[in-house]
Amino acid sequence: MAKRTISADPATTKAYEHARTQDITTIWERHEAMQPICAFGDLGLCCTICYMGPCRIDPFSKEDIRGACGAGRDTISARNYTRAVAAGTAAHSDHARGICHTLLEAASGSAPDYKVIDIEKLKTIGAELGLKTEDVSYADLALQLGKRLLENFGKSEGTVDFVKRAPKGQQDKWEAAGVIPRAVDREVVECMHRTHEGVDADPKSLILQAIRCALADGWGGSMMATELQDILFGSPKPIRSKVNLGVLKEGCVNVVVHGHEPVLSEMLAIAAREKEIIDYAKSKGAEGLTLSGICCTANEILMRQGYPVAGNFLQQELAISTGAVDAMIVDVQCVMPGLAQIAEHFHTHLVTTSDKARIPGVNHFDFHEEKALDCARELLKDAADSFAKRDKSLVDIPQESMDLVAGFTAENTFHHLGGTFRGTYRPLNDAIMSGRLRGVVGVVGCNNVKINHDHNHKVMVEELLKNDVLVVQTGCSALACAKAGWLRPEAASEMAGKGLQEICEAVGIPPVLHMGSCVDNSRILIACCEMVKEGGIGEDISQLPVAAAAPEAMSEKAVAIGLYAVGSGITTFYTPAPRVLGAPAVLDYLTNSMEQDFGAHWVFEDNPLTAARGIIEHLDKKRAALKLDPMMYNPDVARSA
Ligand code: MSK
Repeated sequence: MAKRTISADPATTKAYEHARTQDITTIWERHEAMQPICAFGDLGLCCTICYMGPCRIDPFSKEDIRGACGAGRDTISARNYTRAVAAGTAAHSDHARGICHTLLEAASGSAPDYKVIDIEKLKTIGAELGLKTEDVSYADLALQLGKRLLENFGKSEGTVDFVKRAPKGQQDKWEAAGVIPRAVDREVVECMHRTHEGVDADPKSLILQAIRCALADGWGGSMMATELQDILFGSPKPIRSKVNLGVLKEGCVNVVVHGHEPVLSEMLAIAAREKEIIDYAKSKGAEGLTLSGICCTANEILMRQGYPVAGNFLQQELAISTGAVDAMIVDVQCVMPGLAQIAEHFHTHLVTTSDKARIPGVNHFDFHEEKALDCARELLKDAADSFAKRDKSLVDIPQESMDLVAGFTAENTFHHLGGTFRGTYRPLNDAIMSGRLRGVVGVVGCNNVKINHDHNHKVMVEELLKNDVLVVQTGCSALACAKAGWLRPEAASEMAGKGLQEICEAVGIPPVLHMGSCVDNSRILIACCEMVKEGGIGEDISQLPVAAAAPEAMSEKAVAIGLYAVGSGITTFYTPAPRVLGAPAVLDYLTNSMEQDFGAHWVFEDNPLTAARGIIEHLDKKRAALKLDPMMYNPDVARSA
């Protein structure tokens, strides 16, 4: 049988082939068994909202076909899209709510293992929100802040606090369109209400509510999660580490964390360095204990603690199929239920830890924040016990691992560009104005089984780097480029255009800056605000030579992120398109007319090279509008993926 091309990453290909030789079924086989996928659903034309249907609209029909209630294709698609945005917003925001509670517990002393680490950030945000910062203890200030931010979920008056961080031009556009988010939960609830049978049938009105909800994610839930995690666990600083399946060690107890929330994983990160735990692992015959991660829980402990990353979304099952994972400890989001079937082939102790996310047949661990470190120690000891049951004949770890530097934030990244003593975005703006940098692009998001794993991320980012575009990344996209070696400072001289190379070499940074997990896309919004504030390259975000891309998007969270990026004035290149292709009016608004209201639009382009060239063209148009010098296009790109 011909071998399948499933990944642009050699380690993933090897691990997949090893899984197949053991007759292990993974996401690729399950996805194939689903073919042909339902075209009505894929185009957004299947309505399951009431119980008279499901109704579906023939996309090829010239007639104005309606569902039983009279909803047409645009109404059905806009409702489905709005619900996807609500779900994505809910996921990020519920994460933020959890961190608010952890901060309150830490401040009140009921969760003594958590401390306020970044006191400066606590004070800065306290002052920004008008809290009492003088003559109060840090604990009191943290209590005030936790309570204030919790109000952002359900307050009945006012707006989400952090929307005031946006440049005035952006806020004016939101005001004119009537989309300033009021409270996070309110926007999610209103999306669900409006999309209920017999409520809002106007596609534009639905999409505007989806935008208001997405802005509540980007400038609300996600931004709160990032800020509070920095306060509780420390703001990241540039840090070296490694990535890919080769970080698993044959002789060690291998513990892999997976999901999104750092509340437990930060404790695992502390416990994994304790002598008691290492000695316990050794008492079971191991050389030591290795903690690594998958997806964004991995990104969290990478950014702050420098722990290695085993892989991104499509590598989660393959990590277990190496036979060397003794425990996989999962929390919320992006955790495939299929892990349970893979773990059955091995000794791997798969364990769920969030009350919100259980998997049938999988052990659930009751994690309590009041005794968080003890919980972490217990989980690591369980993993060491599991190591003793490992079948060594089943172990096959791909040897590939790559060095990386992560830990960039909106605050520290451009301090680097300004030198040690100048915390300013001036050098970045100057570099753009002088033409050493063409612009800045956030390439973020998931893997998707419909797309050759990591391929689109690599093709797109390589083209951008060659053309003097500084790339900032989060999520699984950052991990794709990390595996390719582009998060090493040396990558600048190996592949970046001359201007970008000079800048990176002068300050010793990689040409691709890893800014964290999915909620940390809010760091990119803040960086854009700082660029506007610094002056010279636009009065609001929509005038900056910036863009965003999610070239292998998968989750509803990605749909929400894409929409808050566009709603915030950042034109976004997104693949595969969300389920709006069967709805001409919705598609036209998102990819065209949205520009008039928000200064940005979506681009749905499946070919990553074409998309990258579209991004470059977009940056060049923004530069021309700012009367900046045109830059040469460098088509001489050696394909690596
Ligand atoms: S983990 S949401 S697959 S980026 Fe944040 Fe990766 Fe997408 Fe999950």
